[in-house]
Amino acid sequence: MNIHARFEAAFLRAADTPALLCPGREDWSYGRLVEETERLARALDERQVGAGDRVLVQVEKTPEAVALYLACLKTGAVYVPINTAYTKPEVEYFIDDCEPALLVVDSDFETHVSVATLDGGRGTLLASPSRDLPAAKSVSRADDDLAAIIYSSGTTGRSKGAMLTHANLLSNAETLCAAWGWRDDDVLLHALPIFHVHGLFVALHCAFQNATPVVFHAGFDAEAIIRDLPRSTVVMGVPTFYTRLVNEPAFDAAACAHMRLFISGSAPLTEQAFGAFEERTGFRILERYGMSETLMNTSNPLDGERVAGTVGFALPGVDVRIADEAGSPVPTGEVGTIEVRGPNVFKGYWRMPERTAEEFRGDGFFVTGDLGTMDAEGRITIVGRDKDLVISGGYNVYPKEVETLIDEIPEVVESAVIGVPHADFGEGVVAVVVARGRVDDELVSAHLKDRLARYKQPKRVIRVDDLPRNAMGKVQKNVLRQKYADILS
Ligand code: MCA
Repeated sequence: MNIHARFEAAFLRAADTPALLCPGREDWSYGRLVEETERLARALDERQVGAGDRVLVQVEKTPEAVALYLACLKTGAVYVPINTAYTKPEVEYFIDDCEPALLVVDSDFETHVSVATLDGGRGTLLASPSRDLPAAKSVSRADDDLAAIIYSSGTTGRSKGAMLTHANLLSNAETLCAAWGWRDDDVLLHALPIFHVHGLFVALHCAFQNATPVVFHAGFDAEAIIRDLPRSTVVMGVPTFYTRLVNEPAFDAAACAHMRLFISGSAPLTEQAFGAFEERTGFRILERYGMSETLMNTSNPLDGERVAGTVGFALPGVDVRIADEAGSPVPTGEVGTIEVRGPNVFKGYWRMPERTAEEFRGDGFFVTGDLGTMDAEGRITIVGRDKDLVISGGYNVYPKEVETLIDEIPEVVESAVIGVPHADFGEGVVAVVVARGRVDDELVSAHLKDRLARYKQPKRVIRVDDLPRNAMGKVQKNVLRQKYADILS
């Protein structure tokens, strides 16, 4: 069982159907996507990259990048995509951790592992073999063989690689297509990055299962979205997409006349944003809930009441319970930790068996760390994420990673990084710093520039004499969050 074989069968039946419609570039049909995937699969073979080998990928969003993902699946290699915003030291961490057989990047990168690019120039993967050999079969894979590793940052500041299997990806793709009523005439408008679960697995797999067209935008641009709505039926996005669209005067019910569904995830969609969107367009956004470790867990219904501020019901085949600290279900309506079990749940953290063991119960439930409630009907509401976590524009930022780097600045005595409300990103990162000399936004920004992805960097640095602490000496971040709640608005 290789999920690629499933996709490829659908692609070959729809060889003339548009696959990736790219504004400003040549469109690719599904037939073309199969050919380019084949070409890249051969290039991987030539470099002796095969089943189980990791391919670490940091490239811009292009059709070629999609073909590379498919080629990795096809050859049984493990696809490890990372954010294009990561700096060199961040990428080096991933190289050391996953020990890739190949690193694919957009420009030169000095390192001890093999490096290739995708741009079609000399020595690149795309400059590789000719196209007229007979196509190879997808390498056969067992259900629990790895298809991908998706890194997510952690409380300790060290990223953990979530190991996702072919069976995880396939089961979630099938479940989502059914839950969202994917149709043969659906056209997905895709503006998410493709290095995360949302843009790569949730969005693309719904289209790939059915070989339906994807309008493929390199990034989010509200005007470009509005231009392409008349040829699309489904948008998947983070809440920032929807608040930005509502800010556009040209975005209204008429602009959405051809649309069927707007889906939101990766960050909480506020009731206010849900309401503003409905008022403007008549559409009730369908909010769903997932994580890198579990793919999608719950969804508001396609038919039936979509309730603002809730993430809907457990998806078919997925068990969700709200549990106390011992893993026992709490009474209906009470707050507890959301725990998940099902074919969507990952195999564990890459090379972190102890960490993996800590986060699973004996009966196979994964402890998400998110707090929620479930009502009598089974509808789930998230009432609190991991205390420390900042979710900015759909990206997770763990303060510890940012604090550790800020604390390296000689003048800094200590720092506390928090998330505060941000009109565009939902939350924005702010650093509160105790220093013995001059420390300001410029100094912090200069220190972090080449060390930390831009979206993780503080939007503001606040200098204080002391950090508030409780009787145990722990920094009271809630006090800081309250005090600086308006600083980014
Ligand atoms: C860009 N910037 C950000 C962010 N994005 N800062 C904080 N948070 C962000 N998310 C910075 C830029 O570096 C730039 O900095 C400044 O903000 C303005 O950039 P702008 O051009 O306006 O931003 P953009 O390119 O339009 O990007 C915003 C975005 C993007 C479209 C919301 O962040 C995005 O695509 N987010 C989606 C993330 C996502 O896919 N998450 C899914 C993972 P300066 O000007 O200072 O240089 S979670 C997931 O997969 C789970 C499983 C799930 O359930 O879905």
